[in-house]
Amino acid sequence: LAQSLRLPEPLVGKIELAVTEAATNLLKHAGQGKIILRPVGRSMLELLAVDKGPGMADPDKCLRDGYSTAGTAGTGLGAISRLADLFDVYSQPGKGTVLLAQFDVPSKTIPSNSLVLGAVCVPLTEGDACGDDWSVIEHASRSQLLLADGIGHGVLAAEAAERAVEAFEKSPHRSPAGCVEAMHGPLRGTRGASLAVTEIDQMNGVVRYSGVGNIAGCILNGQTARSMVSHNGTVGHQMPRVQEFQYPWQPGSTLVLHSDGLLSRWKLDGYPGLLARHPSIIAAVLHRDFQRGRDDVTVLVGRSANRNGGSS
Ligand SMILES: [Mn+2]
Repeated sequence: LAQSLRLPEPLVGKIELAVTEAATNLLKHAGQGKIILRPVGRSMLELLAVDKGPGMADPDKCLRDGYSTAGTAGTGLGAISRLADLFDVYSQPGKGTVLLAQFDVPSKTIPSNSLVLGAVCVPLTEGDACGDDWSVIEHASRSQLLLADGIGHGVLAAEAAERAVEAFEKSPHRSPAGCVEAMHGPLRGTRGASLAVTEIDQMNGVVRYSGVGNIAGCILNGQTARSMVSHNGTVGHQMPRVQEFQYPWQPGSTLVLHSDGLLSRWKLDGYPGLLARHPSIIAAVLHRDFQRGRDDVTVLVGRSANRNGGSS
């Protein structure tokens, strides 16, 4: 994946080392787990290592070289954190560990008003086409996010979701409702999709949301969670009246969007401190603990850049 992104050779080497360390850690400490890799833009690669193993009581202690519970050299976590440009870890005894490492081509600057996004988008069966897809378009002070879930799963679902992403990326200046309306035509002749377009307008402190079908969205503010409203229907087939709703957005708000491969009744109550971690860690924990296990799953988590959790 790193090579296909044409990342420079030294960075590919770092990624190789980090993935090997992360996989070794999974086997050694948890016995099993998942490595999830994705490109972030064109110059960054993200590594998530997710397990349901014994977890760590004190991740900071495990980060210091020389500390290890498995009687090994104990360089794993410390080495990964030094190789990575951004590193974060969330661990709970008895529940498991999620480790995040991002590898970035130097000199890439991130606009200060942009959104920090976490994403897990994986097919039901590893190696199959994923019937979910998503995309983000950054405007000056607004970020627009599409999440599309092609009906069913497999290749035909993936085709519908891909078509939605194409249409979305061709109409970047529309409102969320305008985007959803514009996708109905292109999706005719496919299986159709559930989809939602979310616009985070950080300058005006609002989120605009328009959804059709089973995409769930909510905005978390500390202890409160506000669900966003989607209408029933299938874009490309049965299109209801498309509506757009507005919700307040604060600098510390967190957006969570997911396809119906994730149970709708998740809660972060049992995860102290998780909301302050990097959005990718939150997405990975939700995916690990609340996936239904019978559909493709996408979880997107967004937060304003100036409130980015985790250390780099
Ligand atoms: Mn689905």
